[in-house]
This record gives sequence, C-alpha cells and structure tokens, in this order.
Amino acid sequence: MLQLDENKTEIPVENPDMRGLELVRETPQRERARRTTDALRLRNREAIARLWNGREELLAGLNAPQAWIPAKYFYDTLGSQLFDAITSLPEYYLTRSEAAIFSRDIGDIARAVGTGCNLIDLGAGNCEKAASLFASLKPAHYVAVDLSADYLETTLARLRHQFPDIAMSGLGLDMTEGLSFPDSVPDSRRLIFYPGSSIGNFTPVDAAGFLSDLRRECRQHGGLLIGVDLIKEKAILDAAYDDALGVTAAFNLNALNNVNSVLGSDFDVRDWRHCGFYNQTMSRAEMHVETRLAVDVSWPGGSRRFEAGERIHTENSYKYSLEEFGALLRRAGFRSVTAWTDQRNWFALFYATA
Ligand code: AVI
Repeated sequence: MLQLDENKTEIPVENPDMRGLELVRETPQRERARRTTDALRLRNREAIARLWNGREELLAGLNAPQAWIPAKYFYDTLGSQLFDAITSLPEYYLTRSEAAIFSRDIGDIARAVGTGCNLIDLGAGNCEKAASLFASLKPAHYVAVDLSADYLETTLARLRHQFPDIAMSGLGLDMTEGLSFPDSVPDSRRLIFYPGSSIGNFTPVDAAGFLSDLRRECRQHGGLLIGVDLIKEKAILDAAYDDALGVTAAFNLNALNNVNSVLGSDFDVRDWRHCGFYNQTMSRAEMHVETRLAVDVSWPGGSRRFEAGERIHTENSYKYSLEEFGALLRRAGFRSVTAWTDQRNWFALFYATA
C-alpha cells in the first residue's frame, strides 16, 4: 500500500498530453480536432454532448483530415463479447493484474474504505467485479450503472437473491455525455467504483474533467476506488494491444461493422487491417484500422476515399505513473490518495477520498 504525497499537486509532465491540462500547445494535426473538442467539452459539456451525438459525431470523425471513430462503437453485442475474450488473453494482463490486487489486498482495501457504503459501480456490465467485493465491503446499497438498465436487471435479480441484505438498483447512463446521478442514488457515503482502467480511454484532459465530476458526485464523505494501468515496457504493451490470436484485431475491426449498422455505411472489414501499438511519446496504447488498398466508403449523404495504408484512429488507452495519476486525483479535488499495485507494478488500484 502506498500513501501518495499529499502536498504534491503538480502533475509530472512526462506525458505530453497531460501538459494540455495547463496550457494550449501546438499539437500534431491529427490531435487538434479532438483536442479542440476536449477543451470545449470542459467548458460546455452539455452543448457539446448534444452536438456531438450519434450520427453527427461519427460523421465528424470520418470526415476529419485524420479520420477517427469514437471508441464507444466497439461495444455492440459482438464487440462486448470480444472484449470479454480479450480479458482472458495471455497478453492482456490488465484484468488479471487488477484481480490479483483485489485478492491479495482486499483486507487492506476494506479497512481503508469501511463497510456500509453506497457502492456505485460505473460500467457495471455483468456486475462480477463489484459482486466479488460484497463480502468484504458489505455495502448498504449497490447501484449498477451501465448504458442499458434493462441488461442490468437480469443480473441484479440474481444478485438480489444471493445478497438479500443489500439494496440494489440499476441505472442506465451514457457516461461519455457527462455524469450526474439522479436523486434515486443514495446521497451518503458514496463509494464510486471504476475498475478496469477505463479512465485510460479518456484523454488526460477529459480524464481530469471526468474525475472532477466523480469528485462532485462523491458528495461529502464519499470516495473513489479506481483501476489504472501503469506505464511499462513497450513490448508488453504492444503485445497487449496486438495479441497473437487476433482477438484484439477482431474487436477493433468489428467497430467498422458497428459503424455500418449505425450509419448505413459500406465498410468492408476485409479491406482493413488492425494496428495496435504503444506510443511511448504519448504514454498511450493506440488502435487504428488501416486500409490494405485504396477504397471508397459511402454512407447516406456522403462518402470518402481512403488511400492504401491510410488509417482511422479508433482508440487511445493512456498509461500513467503512480505519481501522475495521484496528482490528477488531487487536482480533481480528492484529498487523501492511497494506491495498491500488483507484484510487477503493472497495474494500480487507487482509493481517493472526497
Ligand atoms: C476498456 N478498456 C480499458 C480497454 C483498454 O485496454 O483500453 C479496451 C481495449 N482495447 C483494446 N483492448 C482492450
């Protein structure tokens, strides 16, 4: 267990994207469109969320000089199943490393967090991770948050039967469109649980905004338990995002199929290949799809030619040092910050109090 220095709120600037928290810098062209949106989103989240929604957001990405697709398009039914498969791959250490921290340090974690909290599970999915904490944390209330509340209900029905002493509710929320819990979420002693290093899929600027929202939603005596993937050797990260079996490739290319069904476009996945690697300068794993040949892609009301070898950026997965992420939490308004890491120091679980 590590208690991170409470006086140190300055963010170490190893990661160039984190400097964007302080000042607007010249950036490579392909970052610029995204960065502008990031900055605007911080100022007027709601307006931007309305503007950059569904079809509009997709079209803006596909028509940008450096094309991009929002990462949420990975997660249709097949994409979610492929992501589950990724978490079992030998190269994808994140899920196992986080689980190892929980199984070794749960006693310590439970002492830090205390029992009887109102546990709010962001991106709950099958609720498995949170449910594994019930015995130790003994929450008074469990709120599972995911895109679809209907999907959560089946799982919650089973959990209610298993844990009759815990009140449970499901909440459907698209967290990429700002975070504000309804009044039905109990106010006192909130513990927001955000595992899996999903925070890495935000740019550091967006992560800072999102963490501030989480801090606000923690209310007075709450806290945040969050999983974060740490910076490590490039070869390990390259393999994690480009596995030998090609499951990550299928996950990435499937986004094109999903875009076809949302937009009515005619991407042919056979024309594209997966590209996944660690960008050391930016401290992030990147995924792209790259054309094998020149192709014309059409959708109702538009089209675009992609030259052979051209890429569409599909995901960033930022990696942090313990100090960087601790500083980010404190800047978001959290007070004491504690971290646990796995044996190899590849992954960290942070507990920060509001
Ligand atoms: C969901 N998220 C934390 C995963 C990650 O590692 O960034 C998504 C993923 N992309 C490729 N493999 C897994």
